[in-house]
Order: sequence, then structure tokens, then C-alpha cells
Amino acid sequence: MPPLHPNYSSIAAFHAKLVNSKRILAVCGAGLSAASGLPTFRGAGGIWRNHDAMTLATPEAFDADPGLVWMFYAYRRHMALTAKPNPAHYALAELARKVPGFMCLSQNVDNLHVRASHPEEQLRLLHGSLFRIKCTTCDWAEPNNVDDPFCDALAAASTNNPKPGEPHPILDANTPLPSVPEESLPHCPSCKAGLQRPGVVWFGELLDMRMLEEIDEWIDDQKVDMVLVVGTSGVVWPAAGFAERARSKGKTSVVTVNMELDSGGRGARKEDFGFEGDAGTLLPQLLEPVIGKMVMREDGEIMWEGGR
Ligand code: BJW
Ligand code: ZN
Repeated sequence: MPPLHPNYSSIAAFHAKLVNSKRILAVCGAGLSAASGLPTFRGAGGIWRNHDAMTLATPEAFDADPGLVWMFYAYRRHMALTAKPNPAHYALAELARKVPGFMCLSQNVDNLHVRASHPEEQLRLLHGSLFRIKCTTCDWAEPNNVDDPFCDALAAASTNNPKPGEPHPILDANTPLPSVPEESLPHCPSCKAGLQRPGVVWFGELLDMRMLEEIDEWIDDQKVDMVLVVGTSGVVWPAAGFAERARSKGKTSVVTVNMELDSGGRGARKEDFGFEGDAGTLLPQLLEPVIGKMVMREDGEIMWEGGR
């Protein structure tokens, strides 16, 4: 995409706007966790065995073959547990500590924001979590289940790759999946009738209504100075609508950070910015005047030097 104005990708111009921004919203997607080694949904990474990940993320797919869909999610849980938050997750968490008027809306279900110690009250997980388990039938839910394997029948999804550097056998559509009959999957301990399922939001399902109301109230409350749109294709609703809603109170800068700018930078205006590249590299640089420079101590603890 050609730059919309000379400053569209100017870090200096962006920094000038950032340091004067008091209310900042972030809308994040799978590209944020790409630097942690987790695949995105659309594009090459979105094929699981020979299934489009999108066709597995539906209640219909779960009804038709709960064993197959659970295997997909069991593998994603294992991958997410094995992955580590990357500098972009840490940068957003530090931005939250430095800017009380910052709110992060994430479509990611991998728990990496939480593991990067993002303050909970400044984080909304729009599409739930791989580690929340709920019942298909009643209101029973377990908020944080990190069992890996999740159950015996799904153990194959939790094995480490026997040949590191080559695709995991579970991703090879020519290697048959162990059969996972419905009876072998955990049922609900409360109603006993329903199946346990991942607490994520599938296509056609409602997001948490109270959370959506709170988000709308947060956006409409006062002018939002800046929206960071990070690593998302921006095609899934309602997440795709928040940046435009935030513009309603005046000049809000919408800042796209994406590996491919034209994938997320549609309809940009002269107050907007766009930065092309890996979010894990770009976000810490972009936010540096406020959060400082990230330093990892020998014991693995993240520190921030300089900044506000
Ligand atoms: C990098 C990078 C790097 C790569 N650095 N960047 C209004 C209009 C039309 C349709 C609808 C509408 N309202 C609702 C709908 C229906 C539907 C919808 O949006 N459909 C559209 C696809 C057309 N929405 C829903 O059904 C939602 N429910 C709802 O609204 O209920 C009411 C209702 C229902 C029906 C009709 C009307 C109203 C629920 C949506 C739930 C989405 N669930 C999933 C699965 C979650 C569980 C799981 O993880 O398995 O959420 S689908 C999948 O897409 C997942 C993601 O969170 C979501 C968004 O994807 P994301 O994160 O943007 O990833 P990608 O892969 O698309 O993009 C990655 C980006 O990163 C790319 O741009 C890369 O370039 C970039 N990138 N590497 C920076 N290193
Ligand atoms: Zn139940």
C-alpha cells in the first residue's frame, strides 16, 4: 500500500503523538503471538492437517466431530503452554502500567498476555481462552485448566516433536490421528450430560455481552487519542469495528502494526500511522519513549530502563 502521507511510517511523528496520548486502545490479533512461534489463522499457518483452522473453530464442527476439534485445541493448548510471551506482549503490559488510560483488547486465546503480567483490569480477552474449560450444555466452567495432556484420549496432541525442525506428526495429514470417540472425552462434572469444551468464542457464538458493553462504554466515555491495531487481519467482528468506533469523538490516530501493511491498513487517514514488520520487534521500539528499553535480567526477569 502506498504511504498515505509523508509521516505515515515516521517513527518520530508517531512518537510525538504517542507521548501526548492519555487514552490508548489496542486491538490485537494472532500476529502478536507469531514471534512466540504460534501460527496465525489466515494464510499458510491456518491449515491444521488438511483442515482450514476457520472450519474447526465452529460449534457445528464440534457437534459433528468433537474428538477431531478437541485434538486441534489440545495441540494448540500444548503449543501455547510451550511458547513464551514475546517482547510485544511485555511492551503492552508495561504500557498498561505506565498509562492508566490504556486498554488492551485481544482476540488471542493463548494466555500470553496474562503470562507477560499484563494488568488484568486493562486487558479484555474478546475470544476467551484455551485454558478456560466450559460445558456444552450448562453454566459449569473451570477458569484456568493447564492440564497437558488435557485427558488421556488427547495425549497424542501433547507429545514433543520427535524430529525438531520438521513438522510435528500430528500436523501431517498422512499420519492418521488416533480415534477419539466422544465417550473418551471429559464430560461435565456438574450436569454430567454435556461435554467439556474449550472456553473460546467460535464463529456464530456471542461474545460476553457484559464485556462488550464495558468496552463500548470505555470507548465512548472520552476521546481515545490512539488505537494500536496489532497483528490482526481485522476481518472478524465485533473486534474489527472498535477502531472506527473510537474515531467518533475526534481525531484519533489509528496505528497499524502488521507484517503486511495492506492486510490491516485499509481506509487510513492523515492522522494515522502504519508500520510494517514483526510486532515482536516493532512494538517495543514504537513504545520506547513511554515504556523505556526492555532488558532481560540473567534470571529471566524483564526490566525497563528509561521511559516515563
Ligand atoms: C503479523 C505477524 C507478525 C503475521 N507481526 N503481524 C458483521 C459483519 C459480517 C459478519 C459478522 C458481523 N458480525 C458478526 C459476524 C460473524 C462473524 C464474523 O466476523 N465473520 C467474518 C469473518 C465475516 N463473527 C462472529 O461470529 C462473532 N460472533 C458474533 O459476532 O456473534 C453475533 C453475531 C453472529 C453472527 C452474525 C451476526 C452477529 C464471533 C467471532 C469469533 C472468532 N473466533 C475465532 C476463533 C477463536 C478460537 C480459536 O482460537 O480457535 O477467533 S476465529 C479467528 O479469527 C480467531 C481470531 O481471534 C480471529 C481473528 O483473527 P486474527 O487474530 O486477526 O488472525 P489472522 O490470522 O486473521 O491475521 C493475522 C494478522 O497478523 C495478519 O494480518 C498478518 O499479516 C499479521 N501478522 N505475522 C505482525 N509477526
Ligand atoms: Zn454441564
